[in-house]
Amino acid sequence: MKPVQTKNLFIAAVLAAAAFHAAAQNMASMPPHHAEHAGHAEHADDVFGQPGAAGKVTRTIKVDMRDNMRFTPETLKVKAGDTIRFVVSNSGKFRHELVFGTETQLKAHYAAMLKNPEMEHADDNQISLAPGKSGELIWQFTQAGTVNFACLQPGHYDAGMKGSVTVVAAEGLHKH
Ligand SMILES: [Cu+2]
Repeated sequence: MKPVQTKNLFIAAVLAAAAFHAAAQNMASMPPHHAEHAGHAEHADDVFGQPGAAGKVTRTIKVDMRDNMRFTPETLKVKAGDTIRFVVSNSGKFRHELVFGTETQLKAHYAAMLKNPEMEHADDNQISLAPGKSGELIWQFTQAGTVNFACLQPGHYDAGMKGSVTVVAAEGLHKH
């Protein structure tokens, strides 16, 4: 019996070593994996706001998009909590769009669109307009900070078709 027991112990030791090795490899691969997910778009939705309700609109802002790859205006200022009705027009001869997001999200989205220009992407945080068209996008800014917007049509973002909204803290609203 003794040789068998020794062999079993040896196998057990090999299995334990293999399990430890596998666990160590998993641990080693975890930090970068987690870091990648922490910055992923899905977890940052509330940073740049949320779709607004038509009944809660506090201001209307007109934004024009042109083939010079610029938004007019390209810098905006709102208060945290504001629900803005954006009346967006495309005065150019190309399709343009206005997409809200963090800079990280916009860059990732733009890279995805470059790889697949026909990609359908109709979301609440954007409006895409054919030449000569206009439309509305109601958006609520929930947190103080900077919210970015951009046109993600291929080439447009690179050409500088981007802008930003400075969202100031709403504290001033409570002082009368
Ligand atoms: Cu554009």
